[in-house]
Amino acid sequence: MDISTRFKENPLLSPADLPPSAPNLQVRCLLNPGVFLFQDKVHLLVRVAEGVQFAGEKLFIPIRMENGIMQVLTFDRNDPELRANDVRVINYKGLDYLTTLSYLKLFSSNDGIIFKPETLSLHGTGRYEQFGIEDCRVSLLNDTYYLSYTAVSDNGVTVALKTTKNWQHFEERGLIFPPHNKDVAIFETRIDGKFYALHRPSSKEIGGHYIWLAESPDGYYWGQHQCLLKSRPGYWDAARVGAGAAPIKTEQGWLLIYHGADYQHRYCLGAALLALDAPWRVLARTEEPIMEPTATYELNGFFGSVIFSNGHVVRGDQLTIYYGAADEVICGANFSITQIMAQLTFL
Ligand code: MAN
Repeated sequence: MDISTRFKENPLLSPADLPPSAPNLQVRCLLNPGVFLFQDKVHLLVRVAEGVQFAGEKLFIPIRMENGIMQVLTFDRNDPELRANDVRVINYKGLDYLTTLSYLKLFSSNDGIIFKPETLSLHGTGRYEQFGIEDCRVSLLNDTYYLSYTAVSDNGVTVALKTTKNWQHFEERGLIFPPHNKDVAIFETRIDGKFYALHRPSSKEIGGHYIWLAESPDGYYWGQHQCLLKSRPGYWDAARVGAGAAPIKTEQGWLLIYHGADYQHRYCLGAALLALDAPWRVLARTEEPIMEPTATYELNGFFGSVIFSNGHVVRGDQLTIYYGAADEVICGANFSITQIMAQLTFL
C-alpha cells in the first residue's frame, strides 16, 4: 500500500533549475540525490545527467576523457550496427554507451523544500568514470562523510568512494566494488567494530540483481559477502532490487528502504528489516510497495514510472525521502516509520 505523503511542492528540482556545465550540453535530468545534514541545513548531492541536443540523423554521446576533457562521440542513427531503443543507453558494434553524462551537484536548503545550488560540483575523473558518476549515497560515521557512488566507463559499472569531513577537501578512496555493481549504502554505525555496506552486484547469467551485504575493517576494503535480499518472481520487485540510503537504526532492527522493479521497468519502494546485531539476518520484508509511481511527474519523464531513492532524513518517527521521479526531477515524500513497520511481514 502506498503510505507516503508526497510534498505538495513537488517536483522540488527540475532540469530547468540548473544551467548546463558546458555550452554544448543540455541538462536532461536532475535525479537520485544523496542526502545529508551539514551545518543545520538539508543538503542534496544531486545527479545531473547532461546530453547533447540531438540533430536529425545524428546521435551525440558526451563522455569525459581520462584527462578530464569532455568529448562528444557522433553516431549515425541509420547505422545498422547501432542499437538505440533505450533512452538511457545505446549499443554500437557490441559496446554500450550512456546517452547522458552524469556528475554530482550540491544543493542546500533551510526548510528541506526550497533548494539552492552550492558551488560544489563533482565530475568524473580517470579511466573508470568516463561515462559519468551517479546515484551517490552519503553516510556519516563519526565526523566523516562517506560518498559511495556509481562510476561508469567502458570498463563497466563500478562503485567508487570519496570521503570528506568539511565538503571542501575530498579523499579519493578509489573503486570499492568491481563491475557490475551499484547501490552501495554504508551503515552509519559500526557493528562489533566492523563497517557494513549493502551492495548490488548483477549477473547476466546465473543469479540476478540482488542486494548483498559486505563487511570491512576500515570502510575501504570489503569482503565476507553474503546475499541478503533477492528479487521475487511474480512480485512488484520481480526483476531487480537495490538498497536506498544507509539503513535506519530502530529498536526492532535496521530498517532498509529499497527499490524494486518489475520486468516492465516500473520502480517502486519497499522496506525490509535486518537484525541489529546480525545484519545478514533478514527479519521481515514488505509484500507490497510502500510507494509506487502514481503522480504525473512519476509516470511521465525521461524514463517513466520510476521512483528511485538513495537519500533521506530521519526526525523521530518521520522519515523524509528525496527521490528521483521518472528519472527526470527530484521530489520529496514523508513517511511514518511506525507505519512502514506495520507493513512488514515477518519471515
Ligand atoms: C542503467 C540506468 C541508467 C544508468 C546506467 C548506468 O541503465 O540506471 O540511469 O545511467 O544504468 O549506471
